[in-house]
Amino acid sequence: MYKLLSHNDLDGVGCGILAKLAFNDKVKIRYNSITALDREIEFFLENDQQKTFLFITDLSPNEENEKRIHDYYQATGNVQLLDHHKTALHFNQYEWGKVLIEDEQGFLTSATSLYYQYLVIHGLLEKTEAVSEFVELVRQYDTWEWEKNGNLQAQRLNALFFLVSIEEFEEKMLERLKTSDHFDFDDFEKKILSMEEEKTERYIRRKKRELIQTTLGEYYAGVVYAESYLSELGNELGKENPHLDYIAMINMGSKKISFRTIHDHIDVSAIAAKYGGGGHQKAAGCSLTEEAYKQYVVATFHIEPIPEDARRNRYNVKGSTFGTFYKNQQDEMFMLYSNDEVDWIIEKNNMLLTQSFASFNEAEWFLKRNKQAWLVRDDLFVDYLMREVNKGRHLHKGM
Ligand SMILES: [Mn+2]
Repeated sequence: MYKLLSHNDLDGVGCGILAKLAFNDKVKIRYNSITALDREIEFFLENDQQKTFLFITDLSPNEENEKRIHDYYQATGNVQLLDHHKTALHFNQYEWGKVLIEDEQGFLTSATSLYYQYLVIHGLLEKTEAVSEFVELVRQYDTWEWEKNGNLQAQRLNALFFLVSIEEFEEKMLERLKTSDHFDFDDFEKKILSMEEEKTERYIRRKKRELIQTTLGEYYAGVVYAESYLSELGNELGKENPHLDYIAMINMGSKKISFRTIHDHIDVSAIAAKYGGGGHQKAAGCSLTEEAYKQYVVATFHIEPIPEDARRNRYNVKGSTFGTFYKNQQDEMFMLYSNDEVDWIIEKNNMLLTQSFASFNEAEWFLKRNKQAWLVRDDLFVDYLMREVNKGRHLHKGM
């Protein structure tokens, strides 16, 4: 017999689907949240027979269970842990642990891709086109490579995963992988997936208006309350607000925080680890501990959301050397411009700030971090210019 303890996301369930393909009814599977894994391990070690081979995928046990599993391995040899999370790298010290973030060709791995490789190498599963395609979609989604590649199939697979129950998803995928030459969605799925895409877009648009900005330690963070479409939402908010180091998405119901960053120099797994969580450099999570609650909820509760930059401007547009006009909640006005396209400067209420910047983006980054200003609509921009022109006239009259 086999037992698989895996994560309850697409990548974790991808492992379960491979296990069912390989072992049919000879495998018992439990999908867990990050925090529920340790209970399951304890239950397994207390109740299962020593003949059962234990797989743990996409998740890692705590220190106590790490020792217990090692004892179980020494007694039976029946354990394999496969993971691709940075916070699990120390499991590589065990014969039963394999944690790999990037493969030999430089591709980011996922638990499903590692498990597929394991099963095929050990002669437990036969490689087919359809299964390889499925595994690749899961990998691209989990590593977010799909976005770079414009691989919408991968995103759709994850959307479908959230539209149906885990059991139904497993059943549908197993059927398809056993009978089809290639992996694809059926017509009904395509229809509901396109409806789901519209719904996701609306949700993200709403959440953009609820994002607040705060500083926590050395970082500028965006904080939002959300419980759905977290990967897409975190990515959108990050791209829209490149001046923020990372985005924290708080789910009050499940008492969890998800962290995302679009930046290479920020490691959100280290931020999550401060609160006992973990994950990847660009995507991580933790429980909403008392400490995290104080910092992310209590300390930010009074802060107003960041107003969004005006979107449909024709005149007040970013990067214009003539000038781009910003405003903040304290009604301070900022004009960002460049005389020579080399040095970018900022006027605050018509007074030049001492800093100068090497590019428009740097200047805007400064403005958004330190002054929390947003791009104003064309009509305000035109009003402002008119006032400036009138001031000029008055000046001439006085002379
Ligand atoms: Mn994963």
